[in-house]
Amino acid sequence: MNSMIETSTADCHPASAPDYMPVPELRELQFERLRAVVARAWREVKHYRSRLEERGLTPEDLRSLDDLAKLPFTVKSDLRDTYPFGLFASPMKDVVRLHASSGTTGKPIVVAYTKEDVEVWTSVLVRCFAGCGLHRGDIIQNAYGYGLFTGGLGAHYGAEALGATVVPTSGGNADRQIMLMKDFGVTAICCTPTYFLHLIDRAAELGVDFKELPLRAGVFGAEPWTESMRRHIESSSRIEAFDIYGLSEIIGPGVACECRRHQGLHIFEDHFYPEIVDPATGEPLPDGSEGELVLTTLSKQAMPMIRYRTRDITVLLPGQCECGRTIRRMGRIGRRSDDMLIIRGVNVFPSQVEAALLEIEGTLPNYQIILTREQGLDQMEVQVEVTPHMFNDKIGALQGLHQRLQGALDHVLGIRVRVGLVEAHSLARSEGKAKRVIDRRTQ
Ligand code: DLL
Repeated sequence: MNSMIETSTADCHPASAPDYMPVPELRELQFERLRAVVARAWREVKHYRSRLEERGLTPEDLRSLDDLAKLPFTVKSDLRDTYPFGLFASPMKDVVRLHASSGTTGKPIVVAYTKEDVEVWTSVLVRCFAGCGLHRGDIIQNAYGYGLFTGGLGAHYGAEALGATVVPTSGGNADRQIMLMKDFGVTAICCTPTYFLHLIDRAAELGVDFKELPLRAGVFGAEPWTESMRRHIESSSRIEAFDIYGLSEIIGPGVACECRRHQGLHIFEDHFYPEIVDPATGEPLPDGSEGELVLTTLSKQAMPMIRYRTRDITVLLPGQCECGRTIRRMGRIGRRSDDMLIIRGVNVFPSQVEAALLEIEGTLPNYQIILTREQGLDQMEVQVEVTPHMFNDKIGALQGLHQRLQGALDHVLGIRVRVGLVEAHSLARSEGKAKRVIDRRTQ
């Protein structure tokens, strides 16, 4: 780690005040906000109202934070079933921004923000960056993708509000990223951890030594990564690497972030109320038990989420952090309880691949998804079996099929994948459930 990092008051920022709120006061605030958000959801969103009514509940039944466990869960398919705007609690004239993320089939899930929601989002990102020891005067290169993905714009507004200088490079073009990092004297970078690994490799090829640059921090998230990746990143670039977590359904990046103690990610629980449940039964589990993270937004206007099942497996860490923050921490997300894959930071479901193949082929062919990592970058190949007569057929037919599959997959997934046509019966059959995904990425 860079010895130049200030360790004293560097992470104090006025926006961080709620991080240090006395716990009883925090619980009171959470309860007050919970009642308001549930009342809003009940009033404005048919879906929530009928879910509560089915259980004979009204917002008045919430008499303490523990009563939250009585409320029904919200799941990703609720967003799909109400696509595109069915869960909005604000009229469109109050919605200032839409983002989208992969759904389980062809359609994305859509999320909405009012002006106030964007302000909350910005404030939690300021708290993230401040906790990472960043401040005014830092030059932050933001290599999260700008666009429908929440990473780019979310981090952008937070970094600007912090008072830092933002270099909005968005993703891609490693050589240019490295050049700008060097020429602009960038002090911090935001991107997926695997993209930073790719930048490390590419910089070495270009003869650029990250250890000699002013770069001193990286704020990495949007996909799972490990302590060994952190060690590798820190030793090969001499930066301090921070884990940032979030998901579109809740707000985007900025639900939780590490502080400089690196003892778990602080959840900004004055806005996002965390629970851990048993992924199989949905029963709430006590702090310290591993299970699925369930989040309730406490202040979202445009699209409140009540007990959203994130499918991310983690633990709420007992005890307080040495940094003095009173807000709870969660462990790293190591895995998910569903089959979602994250490829170069983009969420991909095997069911999306199936939807694309079905669209082109009419029936679902035997297929396999193969994931590899080349020069630090995730690659996804979809191997599809074709009928024997196609292989004997004119080459043109195969080329046409290849093109159509490529087009459909690119369209549905939103990322470039490789398509491989293979002979019928050449893919390994498994005895039980078909093994559709072979993940050869090393962690
Ligand atoms: O990935 C938001 C984000 C952008 C987070 C930039 C951090 C930085 P989605 O595209 O909706 O949103 O994907 C959310 O990504 O449910 C996790 O499975 C995974 N994920 C996000 N951050 C982490 C992390 C953004 N730090 C899904 N560690 C989540 C592990 C993460 N997994």
